[in-house]
Amino acid sequence: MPHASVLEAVGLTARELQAGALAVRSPIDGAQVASVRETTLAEMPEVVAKSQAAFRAWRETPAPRRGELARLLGEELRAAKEALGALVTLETGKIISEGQGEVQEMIDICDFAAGLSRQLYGRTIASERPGHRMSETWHPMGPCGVITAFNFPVAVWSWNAALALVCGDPVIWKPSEKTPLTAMATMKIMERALARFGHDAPDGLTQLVIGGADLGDALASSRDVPIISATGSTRMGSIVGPKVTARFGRPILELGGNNAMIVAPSADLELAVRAIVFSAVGTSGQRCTSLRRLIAHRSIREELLARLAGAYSGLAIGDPRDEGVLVGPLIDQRARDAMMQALEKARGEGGAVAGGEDVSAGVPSGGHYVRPAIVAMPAQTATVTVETFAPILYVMHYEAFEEAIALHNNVPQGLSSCIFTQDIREAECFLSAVGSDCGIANVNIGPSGAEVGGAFGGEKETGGGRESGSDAWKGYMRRQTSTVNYSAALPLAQGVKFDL
Ligand code: UN1
Repeated sequence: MPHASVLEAVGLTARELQAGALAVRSPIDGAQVASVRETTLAEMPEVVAKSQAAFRAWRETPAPRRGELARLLGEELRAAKEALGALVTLETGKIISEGQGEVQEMIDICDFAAGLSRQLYGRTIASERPGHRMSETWHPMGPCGVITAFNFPVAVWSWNAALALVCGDPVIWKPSEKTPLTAMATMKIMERALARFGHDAPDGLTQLVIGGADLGDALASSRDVPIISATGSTRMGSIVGPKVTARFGRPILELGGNNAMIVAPSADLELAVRAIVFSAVGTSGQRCTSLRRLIAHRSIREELLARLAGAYSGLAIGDPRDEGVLVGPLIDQRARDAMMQALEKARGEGGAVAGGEDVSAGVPSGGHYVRPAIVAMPAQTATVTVETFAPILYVMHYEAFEEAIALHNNVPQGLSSCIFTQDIREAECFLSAVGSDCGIANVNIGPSGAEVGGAFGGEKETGGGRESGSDAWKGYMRRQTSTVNYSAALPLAQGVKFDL
């Protein structure tokens, strides 16, 4: 579909597409498809005030009623799945199926949040004092700033927004400057859900601000935005996180990953190869969960490398809108240059690089298409410990299992991880306290493509935040511990005597 038809299908008007100075290009062919208006810093106080006003009303709306909004958003997303998915492809360059999958992920979290709205459970706690009752209640917290990256331009917003809204928190969204159009289209879908929801949805419940780091900074610094959920590079998180904590706000950080797979001697290599290819070259290596390090047992390393070479040689690289294509373009020239620099450094550290060239034949001109690279490394060198957002797979080897775990954990990041093995001891050890140190650890599944039901996020430089499923919702609420005395006496805890 031509770009203009994709933009039309999501209802973006010519006026909206030409309202300002922020140029939006499609990585597919480098074509400028819009020039949108940026939010100014001067407008930010009003945005935040509006969000605060919305909070005062929304926190009083019963949670199951708030859940109805998540349900309606899910319905509107179902109707818009194809159109929004196509726009994700246009704006990020991911293949059609992955663009559609991203919207499905939004639908899934809406379903999850709708159910959650009746399950914001607190506990009752046994009091040590007679005639006393203790309990815990979860209350809405306040506006939630959501800063998202280009690579999952809409799903990550939805993980945060669906939960925040159900938890009683308005949302202010700052998407990547590279992907404002998918955000604008998502807001239109949200507006349709809000229109169906009715009048108890306050104005300013979900807002969008478009622009650069200065807007993110304004959100991070504002005491009136208690929660900041930021997804992106570790560098970004190291700036945003301290700003939020300095004012005692709550950061939810989902930053860089350097995800690995251990392939043990007993592994089903056929399965492993499929998992490796999807997670290392899918989304052109631009997921925070992408596979970047392969730690293969010495006994199967050569065979695995041979099989991978075969799989990589058949990869269809090209226009992500074309059927059969698995590898689309990188997001921009900078991403392409960063990949080439990383490969150069890896060569300098003794790496043997296969692939990694620019691709110009059979691809649209104007985009940055590359052949995914496999780099056999003599060791886990400095370059391997850095997350390069590109399809580079570094391969290391090990002899003893403990060595594999040590290598695995010896990077600054801690997002996702996996092992391919049929040995239950290895599998369980990998998932144990002395195994993977990541937020996500899988067995016989690659590190990417998580479902929404689990908490998503990771440790160390990944930032420690959790979004999406499980009890990640607690990050969007404040906990209140209450003790009620229904006796006629006033006993003190810990047996303290304080008689007047
Ligand atoms: C991201 O790259 O920021 O687990 C999110 C996955 C996807 C989400 C990735 N569900 O790969």
